[in-house]
Amino acid sequence: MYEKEIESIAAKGSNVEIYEGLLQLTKEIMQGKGQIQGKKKIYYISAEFLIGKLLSNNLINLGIYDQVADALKKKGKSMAEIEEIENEPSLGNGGLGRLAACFLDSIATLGLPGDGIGLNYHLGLFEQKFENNLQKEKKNPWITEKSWLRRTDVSYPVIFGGHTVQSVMYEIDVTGYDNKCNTLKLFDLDTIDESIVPEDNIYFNKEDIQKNLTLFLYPDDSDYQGQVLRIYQQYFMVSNAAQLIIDEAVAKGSNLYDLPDYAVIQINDTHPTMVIPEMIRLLLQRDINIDDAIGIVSKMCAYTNHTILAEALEKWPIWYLERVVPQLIPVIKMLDVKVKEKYKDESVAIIDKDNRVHMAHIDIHFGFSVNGVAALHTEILKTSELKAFNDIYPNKFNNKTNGITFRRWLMHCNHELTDFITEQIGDGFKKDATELENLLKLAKDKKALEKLLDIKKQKKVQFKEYLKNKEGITIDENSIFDVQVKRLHEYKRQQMNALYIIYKYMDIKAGNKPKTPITMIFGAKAAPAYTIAKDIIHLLLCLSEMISKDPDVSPYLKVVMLENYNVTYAEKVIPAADISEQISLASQEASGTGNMKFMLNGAVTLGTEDGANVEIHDFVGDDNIYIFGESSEKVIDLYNNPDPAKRYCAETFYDEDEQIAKLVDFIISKEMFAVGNKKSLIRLYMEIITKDWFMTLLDLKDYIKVKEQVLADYEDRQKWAGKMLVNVAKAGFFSSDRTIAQYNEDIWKLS
Ligand code: 26V
Repeated sequence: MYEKEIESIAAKGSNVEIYEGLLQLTKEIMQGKGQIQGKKKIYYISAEFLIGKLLSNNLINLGIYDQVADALKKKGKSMAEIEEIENEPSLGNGGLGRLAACFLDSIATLGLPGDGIGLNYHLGLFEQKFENNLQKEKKNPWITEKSWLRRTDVSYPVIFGGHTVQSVMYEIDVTGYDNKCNTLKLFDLDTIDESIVPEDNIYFNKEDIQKNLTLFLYPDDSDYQGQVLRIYQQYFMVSNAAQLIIDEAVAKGSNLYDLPDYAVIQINDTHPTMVIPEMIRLLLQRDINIDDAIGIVSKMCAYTNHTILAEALEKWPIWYLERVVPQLIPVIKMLDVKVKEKYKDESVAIIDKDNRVHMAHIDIHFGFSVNGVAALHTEILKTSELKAFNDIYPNKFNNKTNGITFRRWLMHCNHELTDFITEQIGDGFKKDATELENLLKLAKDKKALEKLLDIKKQKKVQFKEYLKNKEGITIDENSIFDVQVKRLHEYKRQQMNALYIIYKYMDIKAGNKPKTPITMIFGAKAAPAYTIAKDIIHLLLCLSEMISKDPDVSPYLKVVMLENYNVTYAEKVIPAADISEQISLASQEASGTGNMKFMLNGAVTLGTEDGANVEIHDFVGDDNIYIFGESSEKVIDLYNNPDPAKRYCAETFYDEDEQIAKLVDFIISKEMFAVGNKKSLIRLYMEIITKDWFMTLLDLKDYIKVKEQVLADYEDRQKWAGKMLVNVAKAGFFSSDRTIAQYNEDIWKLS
């Protein structure tokens, strides 16, 4: 199919013309496939959809990737160079957004009617630049004249305190693997003015909503105007969603009382929470009484919690909401009264005594399902963070361990490994990922294990070339690639990895040269207003510079910080990784999904018993993962012990352990001051020795010990290949197809 069209596109002169030709053809084929139909639809509402570039993925899902790649090859071109033309949509921040994208792929692949609903941020999150070893932020425009976006004539009025704006809806088709299409619906305003943001920073007038509403994802909220802008964005997203959902259901024959037979809404973290009062408000307007309206909406809404971090559990002062969405206040107050009538416990109230509205509490009381994203995380929600709610609604709580789409995270990013697996066990795993287990028959097959090592080497060489072209940095493909790529946050403990680098630097200086050189690779964006996170980036960049200038150490140790880490970078670096760093403080990483991507691509995990690492550990067994650090129970006790003397105290670790003190002190050494910013390094040093809220020093020594073991074990190549094999073979459970099948079975119940 489409041979002629593909050949004529491949014959075009420039890469841009080829890309645009393929874009057009792919869009036409997807349109021709038609939409997945069904009475009831799942609406996945999310502030983020980190979808990545779409061309290759769409071609894979349409089953014409190989055909296109062959046609290009005949003309002396590669898919890789054509992909370079496409901008990566900058519509997400981290795991939560990438999960939403994997879910859309799996929902369509399973043939379930389901659309994503979000916002069309023109300038994305931000583009990260490094200057003087510091993170700088720039706008990240990604929309071009020809893109996957399709403007529709769907438009809704959205009322803000004082004025009404008129939305416009864009769509991006989401094709299932060997299936029809759903859509990602992104709302926007025609009045947005990108020119109010300068070229070299991300500051703009936060009060001009008509011009700025959909400029940025998570605009800086360190001031009042920024916080209010977030509420404007959230309400704009959910008001459009609610109007669309009602319209679509009514068009299919709903009388509104039976809305739950037509629509189920998954609320992705608390950002879309206002969809609950908004939907109730719209039903009241249509003459449905309050109890019926609450009953209808409560049967439609399900909430996913993605974090226990207090800073991320949204609580808005009610007067902020009064200013932005006064029409929701009577509804929210009504919901609050209903809760207070039933439950005296202050901790489950919607409006607290300081007049703040707890968004998660609205979701839990007025949704029918609450889920965590990994077994441990759900257990912590039930027994600790949300215990009071679990006592009231034990049947609402359920676990849905996250997953990743194997189309993007294996078939697209690692053709070599995909081909190897297909040769060994056939291609059934492409539809049923659990078939990967059949690879275990190769556990003693020397040739197959050699081949696995060969493939890893090839991916390392490819990444080396990519990095060289992109950033001018040279790395050694024969070194061990030890990779930590994820958002920068203290709980993820990139700073602990930095302290390991200091340890290794000192050890090499002392004459202990590693058998195989080590390349430590980081990628991370820090939130623009998160000072300590930026200090940690500074530390890593300074270590990188300092070590590269030291001839005693640089042949054995290299530190690379990837600039502007994004989905495209992830697709290149993850297949090249030997070691997957998943070192969050136990209890703090809800799930992690990077951990699954690394495993699937044959990296071995070095991690704590946190999030989905626990389940990865269960699947691969003790011999194929490296676990260190204190347990989540212990950590929770160190936070909450009624006796303050038994709580975590960084100072004690620092004062009582010479080795720890030596490593931490190096942050403010003359070597570091020679390349870095004194103020930033001292601030980070003080933070670690006096506060260290995420307990870096608690696990540091165990981390160093176990990491040394990993590096030693890497030397036995056959044995290491065996570990790689088990990781790939056991990754099947972490397919988002499995996750989505479970959401459907337990929550959505689409037929
Ligand atoms: C909260 C906030 C609050 C303040 C400003 C910006 C912002 C952005 C995002 C969030 C929600 C954070 C929740 C989150 O991203 N959780 C991640 O979700 C992944 C998918 O379930 C999971 O794998 C990660 O472990 C979890 O950290």
